[in-house]
Amino acid sequence: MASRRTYLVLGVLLFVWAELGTKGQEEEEEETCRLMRKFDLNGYVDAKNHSIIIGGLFPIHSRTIPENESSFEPVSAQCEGFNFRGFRWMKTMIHTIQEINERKDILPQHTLGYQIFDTCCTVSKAMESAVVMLMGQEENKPNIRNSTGAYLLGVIGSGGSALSIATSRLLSLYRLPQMGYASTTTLLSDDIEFSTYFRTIASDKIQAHAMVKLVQHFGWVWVGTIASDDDYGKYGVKEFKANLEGLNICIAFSETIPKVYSNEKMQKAVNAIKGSSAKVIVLYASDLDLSPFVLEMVYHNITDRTWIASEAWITSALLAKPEYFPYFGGSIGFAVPRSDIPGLKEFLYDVHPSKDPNDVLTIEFWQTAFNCTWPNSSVPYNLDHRVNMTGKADRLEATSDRLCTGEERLEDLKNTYLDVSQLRITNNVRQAVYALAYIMEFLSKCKAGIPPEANSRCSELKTIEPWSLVNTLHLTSYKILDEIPVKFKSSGDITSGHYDILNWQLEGSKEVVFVKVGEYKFDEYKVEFILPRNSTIFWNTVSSKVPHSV
Ligand code: TCR
Repeated sequence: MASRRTYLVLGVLLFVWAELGTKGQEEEEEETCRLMRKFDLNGYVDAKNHSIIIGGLFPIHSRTIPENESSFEPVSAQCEGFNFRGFRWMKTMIHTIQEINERKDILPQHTLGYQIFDTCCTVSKAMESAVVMLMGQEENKPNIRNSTGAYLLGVIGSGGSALSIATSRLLSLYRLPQMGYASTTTLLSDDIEFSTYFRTIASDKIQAHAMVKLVQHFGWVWVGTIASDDDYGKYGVKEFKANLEGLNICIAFSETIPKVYSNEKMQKAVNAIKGSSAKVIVLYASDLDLSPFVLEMVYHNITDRTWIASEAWITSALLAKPEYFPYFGGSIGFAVPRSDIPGLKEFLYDVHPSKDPNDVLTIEFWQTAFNCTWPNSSVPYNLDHRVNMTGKADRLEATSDRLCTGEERLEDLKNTYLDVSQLRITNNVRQAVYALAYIMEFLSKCKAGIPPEANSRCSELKTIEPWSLVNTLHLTSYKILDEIPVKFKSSGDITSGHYDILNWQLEGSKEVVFVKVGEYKFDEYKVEFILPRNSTIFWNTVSSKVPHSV
């Protein structure tokens, strides 16, 4: 225990140092106190009165606000850009925990609580949250049995791969299980480096293979690639290219789009697209990173390209808008299968800022959704410090003059948060919570007829160590009610699953719909690419026929 504590203190120190640069050895102790960062995290915690806690990391905001350069103090960054989809994922975790607490067949002797933080899609925020979880709230020591006596079972998250990689490096020091719901980079399959990382979403190794099959299926031999400048985009494209070897398919160009807006880098990508005769382009990025790129395509009026979408944007409500259809209509790509979650819709609708004046995220949700300011609240409305397309930072703090009345109707909103027709990653969040709960249930349940002393599985909560959870996760499979059992390989990846192949089509000129045109199935032994000849695919070409990219 003592050595684990030392590790955490070391971890915290490394973290502070990484942010601030190292100091002389002799000043170390004193400096550490002075430089200790004050954590300022948004999220939801319900940890009291529960015997088990599950941590959660979700992208409720899309970015941090750039720090004021004149400040040397290690301050925790503020966030902006409310992300309705991340808010729904987070709510789904709470909903699933409540559902498990009500069920009598899983952990009947315990109730689960949670400690959920907003990562703001930023590595440093995700790390701050992981440290706070490990410290067991305020205490400055690793504490999987925290000050309230509850047991930290594991952590759900994070969203993006770069964040999961960072948090996994820290959590795996303590062999704490981490269950990802959206991070797909192939790097995370390394069972030595990320030994306690599991995920309920398939690795990009599988998607890259599926994309190559798609390219082969339509006989395209000349394709371009564009990737976001992060672990997701770069390793996704790398894997795609690796799968092309020996297939007579050539890469026309390979560009990245910057994470932080840079006109120069963006124009490089735009020029590559314009200057190439390749009509088919693989675009590997998350939707939040794609908005500036989409605007560039609109600005340069690039309409006759067919985009092979990576799973992170194929069902993005941010991008699938009729005004972008001339540029991105006909996009084709692989999506996590959709699913229905009983009771989730009602749970999502049960949100109102008047319920709790301290619930700043709900106030911000309401303000952003209804374009109004909640009376007497200090939550800023619609901040945007992003660098815009002209390269200038837009540091206006807009406040809507219209006050919210509280009578606004969620039913009238057409909002990603409330759209339960496309529960894909949302369902992965639910699966992730179940996976952790089941494993605890498995370890703590006594086999009938065997006395507790001789019953290796019949451990008391207080004696279960996180590494036994990790080891057991490799061995068992679990099942949510009637669904197909989920099983993990030693890499932490799921053993089987499938993608839907979706195509962007326009319905009645008003709505972009994701039409399922095929499937890609995989398990430990085989893969199956199914794209029936009679599927109606919309192509964004002059002839409306399959594009030629030769
Ligand atoms: N993997 C991405 C993140 C991501 C995502 C998404 C974000 C995926 N799918 C859907 C928002 C919505 C797939 C990563 O970074 O690994």
